[in-house]
Amino acid sequence: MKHRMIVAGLAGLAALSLVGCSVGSEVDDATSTGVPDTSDPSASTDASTGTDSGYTLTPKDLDGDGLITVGFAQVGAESGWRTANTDSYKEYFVEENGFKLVFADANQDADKQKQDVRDLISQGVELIDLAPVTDSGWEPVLQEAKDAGIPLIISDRQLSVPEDLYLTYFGGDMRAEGDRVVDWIKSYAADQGITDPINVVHLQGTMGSSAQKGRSEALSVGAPANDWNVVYEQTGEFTQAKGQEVMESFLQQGKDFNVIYSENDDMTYGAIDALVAHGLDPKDYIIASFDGNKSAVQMVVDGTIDVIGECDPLLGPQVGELIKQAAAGETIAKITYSTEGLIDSTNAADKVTTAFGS
Ligand code: GZL
Repeated sequence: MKHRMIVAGLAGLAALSLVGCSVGSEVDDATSTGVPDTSDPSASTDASTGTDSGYTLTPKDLDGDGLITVGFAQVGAESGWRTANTDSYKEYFVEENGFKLVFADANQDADKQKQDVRDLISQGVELIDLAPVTDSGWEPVLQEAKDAGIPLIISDRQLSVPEDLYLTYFGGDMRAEGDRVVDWIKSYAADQGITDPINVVHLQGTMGSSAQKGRSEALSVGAPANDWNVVYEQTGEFTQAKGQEVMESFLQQGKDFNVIYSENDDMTYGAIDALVAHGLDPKDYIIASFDGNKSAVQMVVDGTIDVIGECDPLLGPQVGELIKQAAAGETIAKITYSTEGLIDSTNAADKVTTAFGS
C-alpha cells in the first residue's frame, strides 16, 4: 500500500528548512505568479498582432532568402524534457519547412540567456523564440528586440510582461498542471481511505521559472486546503543529480513523509534513487511527478510513480505553425496553452507507447 507512515531515516536532526503548512494562505491564482490566469478559455485574450495587444511586428523574410531565420534562446540541457524540446526545434526549423535556426543554449544561466537574446538581435535574426530560464528582468531585453523590429515569441515558460512586448506565448499552463496533480493526490488518498496525516516532500524546479512557480503555487494552495503538511521543500533545479542530492539530505534528517511531489521526472528519478540507496521501497510512497518522459511513464505502469502531470515538450512544429499564420497576416491568440492531462495507472499502458524521450 502506498500510504504507510514512513519513518524516513535515522536520528541526527539537523536544522531543517521546514515549510509549515500555513493555514488559510489564500492565493489569487490569477496573478500570484504574475502571469495572467487565462486557463479559463473565456478569459484568454485573443489579441491579434494588430492593435489589440499593441504588438504590430509580424515575422518576415527580410533578407529575401525565402526562409525565416529563427533565433531560439533555449534554457539549457537539464532534463529529458529539455532534450526533447530542443530536438523538436532542430527537427522542425529546417529549410524544407521554410526556416533557418540559430540556436543559443543558456546552460540554465538566466544572465547568460539575456546576453544570448542580445546576441541574436545583433545577428539580425528575423524572429526570436525565447524559452526563459527564469521570469524576471526581461522587459528591457524584449523592448530591445521590439525596437530592432524583430518579432519575439515566448515559449515553454511564461513571462509576466506587457502584452505589447511579445507576439504570442505557446506552452504549458503550469498552475493548471499543478492543480491537476494536487487534485489527483486528494482523490487517491480518499479512495485509498488514507487516514494518516499526508506529509509531503516537495522537490521544486528551477526557482523563478514559471514552471516552478505554477507547480509550487498549486501545492502551496492545495496543501493547506487539504490539511497536508509540506515537511520539506527545496529546489532540485530540474536535474536528476540535484534531485537525488536533495532527497538524500532530507532522508538523513528523519522526518516522516508519505508523499513526494516532484516538479519534473528527472528529479523524481533522483529521489527514487535516493530512497533505494536508503533501503526504502519507492512503492511505499505516493510519488507525483511532472513531464511524461517514456521511462517515467513506464514507472507508472510498474507502480513506482503514481501520477504524472503531463507537459508537452514537442513545441517546435506548433510554434512553427503559429509563426506561419502570423507571417500570413492571420490573427493569432496572445496565449495558447499546450494540450495536457494526467498519466496514472488508468492510461499509462497506452501513453507509454507514444511518450517522448527515453
Ligand atoms: C516545462 C519546462 C520544465 C520541465 C522540466 O515547460 O520548462 O523545464 O518540466 C524542464 O523538465 O527542465
